[in-house]
Amino acid sequence: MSNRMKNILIIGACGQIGSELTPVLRERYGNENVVAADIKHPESEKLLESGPFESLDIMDKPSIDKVIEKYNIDTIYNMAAILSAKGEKNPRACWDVNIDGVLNVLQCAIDFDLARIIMPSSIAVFGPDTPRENTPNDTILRPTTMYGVTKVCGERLCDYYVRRFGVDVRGLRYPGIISAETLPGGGTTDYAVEIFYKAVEFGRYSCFLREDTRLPMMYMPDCIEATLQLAEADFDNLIHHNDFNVSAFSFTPGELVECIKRYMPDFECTFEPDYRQEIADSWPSSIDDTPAREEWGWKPKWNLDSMTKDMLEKLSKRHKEGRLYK
Ligand code: NAD
Ligand code: AKB
Repeated sequence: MSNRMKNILIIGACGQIGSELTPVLRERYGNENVVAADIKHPESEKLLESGPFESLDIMDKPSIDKVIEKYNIDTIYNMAAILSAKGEKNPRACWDVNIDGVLNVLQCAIDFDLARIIMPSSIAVFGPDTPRENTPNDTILRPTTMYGVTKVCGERLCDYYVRRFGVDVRGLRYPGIISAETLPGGGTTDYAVEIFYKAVEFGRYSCFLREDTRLPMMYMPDCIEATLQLAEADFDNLIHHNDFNVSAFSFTPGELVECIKRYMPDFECTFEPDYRQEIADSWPSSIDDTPAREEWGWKPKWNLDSMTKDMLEKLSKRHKEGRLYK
């Protein structure tokens, strides 16, 4: 990594990914050099106590400018977004945060000559016209959700800033992320996290997707690893910039239930699909991530079984201690 990359701002630091990325970046680059920011107040004291926190609305560019100046920021990880399910409930807010917010960050890169921006995308860029299995990196992008529309626009905007202004901005298309620290923020893949909390708490779960809905997923440690690996990759080796497919494993709710039952034989699950089924049906079932593997050496470590075992161990421990939801 370049020596300039010392002060980091994470916008959306209180979210599912930001809340786990922040401590890892603080560990790596020093607590005082990593500023967490979000429109909402952190639920975790750890985030507040371990380093600087700023209240920030990504749509308010002057307040981003102030934070950049105050902390001498030269790298931004933009984790602020409205995800797919929330986005269908409020498409305008989804557009505003995911597009105006992205544009503000890109403009900051120019105004402050920032060293690097990390801008996540999603498998939501794909739509029903895209090949569903082993979806290639470079393929048809015709999403049918507002979230997907904003993610395609975001990728194109970021690539435009690379080519037109020489901004170093990179991003990967995360699949559904599974984690035990912070609950997901309103997506279609959220069931794959909720199911573990309900399994541990009640021994049963009602899933909002059909039993046979296969989607690409990834465990949080791999998500953080992929993010850091791309962030630290040599820019000259990148052919793609803001649209890297990254894959770990795929499963259906039915297969996840079977896997949980290996560790909790009495676990029960029912299936009551809601409006999120249509979103899931428009997404790939598995992902080909050859460019990520070739351009920056991506390789996942976790699979369905190791992830399930780890999630159940972590959440069962917290449940026993009376702090499942902390
Ligand atoms: P999340 O919903 O858990 O967190 C988003 C955070 O952004 C929240 O803390 C929220 O308060 C904050 N935020 C919302 N509006 C804001 C605003 N106006 N100003 C400042 N902060 C604001 O999301 P996440 O799951 O952590 O996702 C992070 C990134 O990864 C997003 O770009 C998302 O699209 C992408 N992604 C996530 C997943 C996943 O499964 N978690 C999958 C694919 C892509
Ligand atoms: C969602 O379900 O909206 C996210 C995503 C795959 O982008 N988890």
